Amino acid sequence: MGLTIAQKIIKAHLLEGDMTPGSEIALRIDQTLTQDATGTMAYLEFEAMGIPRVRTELSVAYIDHNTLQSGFMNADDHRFIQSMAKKYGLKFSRPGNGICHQVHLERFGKPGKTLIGSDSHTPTGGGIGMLAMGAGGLDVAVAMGGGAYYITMPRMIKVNLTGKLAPFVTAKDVSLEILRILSVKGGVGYIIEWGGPGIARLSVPERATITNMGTELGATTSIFPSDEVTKAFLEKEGRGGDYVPLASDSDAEYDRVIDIDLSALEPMIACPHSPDAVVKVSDVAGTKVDQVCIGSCTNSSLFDMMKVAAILRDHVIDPSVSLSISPGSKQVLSMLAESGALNDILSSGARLLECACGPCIGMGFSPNSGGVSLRTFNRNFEGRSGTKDGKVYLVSPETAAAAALFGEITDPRKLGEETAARVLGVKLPDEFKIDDSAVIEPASPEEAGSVEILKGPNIKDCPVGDPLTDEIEAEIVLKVGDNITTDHIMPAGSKILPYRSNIPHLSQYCFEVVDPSFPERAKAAGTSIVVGGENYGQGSSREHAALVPLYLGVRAVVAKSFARIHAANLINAGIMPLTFVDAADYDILKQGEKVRITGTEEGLETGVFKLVCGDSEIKLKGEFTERQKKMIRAGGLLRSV
Ligand code: MIC
Ligand code: SF4
Repeated sequence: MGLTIAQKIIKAHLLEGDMTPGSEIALRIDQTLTQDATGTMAYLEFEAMGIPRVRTELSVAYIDHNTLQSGFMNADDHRFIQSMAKKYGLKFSRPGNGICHQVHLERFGKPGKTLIGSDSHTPTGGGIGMLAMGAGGLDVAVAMGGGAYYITMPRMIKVNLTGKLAPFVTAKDVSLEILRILSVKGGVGYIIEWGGPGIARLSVPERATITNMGTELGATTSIFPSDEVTKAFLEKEGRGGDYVPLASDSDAEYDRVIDIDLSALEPMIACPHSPDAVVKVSDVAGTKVDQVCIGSCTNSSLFDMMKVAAILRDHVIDPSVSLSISPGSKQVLSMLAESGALNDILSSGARLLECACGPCIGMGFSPNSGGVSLRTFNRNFEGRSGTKDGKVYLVSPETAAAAALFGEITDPRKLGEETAARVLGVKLPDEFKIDDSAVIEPASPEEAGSVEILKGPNIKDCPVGDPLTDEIEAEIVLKVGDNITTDHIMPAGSKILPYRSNIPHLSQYCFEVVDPSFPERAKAAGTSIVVGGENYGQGSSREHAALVPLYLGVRAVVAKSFARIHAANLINAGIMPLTFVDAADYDILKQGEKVRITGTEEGLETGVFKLVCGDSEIKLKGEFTERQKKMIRAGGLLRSV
């Protein structure tokens, strides 16, 4: 039987296990990336491992999330990460150089290589034919030290693209369409391979928009072939030598095949508060818009920005709309400036933000009370924008620009033929502007010994779990529904993010969006469990969504199902992710009840755990590999090593 692209890369990197879907495999990791909001913790963990220098082919530390320096905390963390990169052999991408995924695609991604990043949108690299996955900080630290990355061998979905996108219909609309089809949990346990004749006209950054948002499907990753389009992109980046062709075998088998006819696609929009609440833009046209944000790791390439400039040129935005533009990288910004297109954007009344995540993670530019914000981003979870009652919609850059001009949600096709011709006429330069001056090289191995690690007062100890006891007596301190995100568990935003290396401080905000009294109640309970519905922990890779509950006494999470990265983070922290054998038992458990999980040692062996709640005994499933059992018994990965 032939192999898919992902199976070929997995086969070439397989260290342990066999490639049967559902079983655990260990992969050799070629490249890692970190960003600053998860990086401080990842580097503290790496430091604790006592390894003298990173052992990957390439590791890059980016600063792109916590760039708003209102106080010493973020600046201290940047200095800490910079000193770690210098000492331990990583490249350091300075604040302002751009969003990790965009810069990595431009300057470092290589087809056929494996990449893990402490950020859930690392699959952006799939646009260039990498097997790129998001992971918790601790898993990235282990990979930096030369250790394997463990995943469950995924099943394969193939999406076949045929036809050609109509004017004003874009790669983002393809992302939204697949979310409409599959939902935010439809990709769990799968790798999504994109192919078919329709991909030939999609550039690498457009492909990256699609693989980026594969994260919102819950997929392990998404990947495109490496072909002539990939080669042309690498050549423009002055990296033609990094090109290798990659395609699936003609007899490769997929568990599911989905066909999308690009010609039939219309502009799409995800409504509040979930990336899969997708309808046609025309269905909600006319809704008044207060704010428009263009950027993020999903839609901040030069092509995206040039199209926006072509739409805004010679126009002024609606007086009631506030428009922000954040180019994805310094490369994008400087080429935008040189071409004159930046001026077209600014003259329209837009505000230029840093080349960083910015509003996407609530790092400034929050909408007004109850405000409607149209964003070219990938997530619109409740409260994530920093305004609790803000209503965030996810759209393409074209739909965003149209809304900025008209002051209401507008089908961009209404912009007319002349504008369509301008957009279609956008030409990218033959060569991209290469300037890596904001990437700082590490010290040589000889000099590394004398590099001092700079830690600010905001860095506090990381909580470590306790060894497993045979019986866990706990209170159900919180019961939640389906699709709880890590933004619910551990919110971000400009006020909280600076404390990513200070778990005690962060703990005050745990589950704030769902139930602000959670931290107090968890502390009072001592030992607790959380009960959840389907797809618990979807969204980001932040291990803080496991470490903070651990700090507050949570010892197990019982849910109908879990998102991949969060389940791994819970186990790394020594918290058991358990699922219901009979999902109907979810209804029996009530918040505030005292329960017992008995015979945990036997449970680890049989994969079935017993939870006693009043007169009821509920069966829970927890099938762990030997490696995971070791972590759970020890109280987490750090303790087990
Ligand atoms: C996100 O988009 O939610 C983040 C912020 O990039 C996170 C990482 C984090 O929480 O620091 C992610 O996607 O993993
Ligand atoms: Fe940054 Fe937003 Fe992308 Fe996360 S999703 S990496 S916050 S731009």
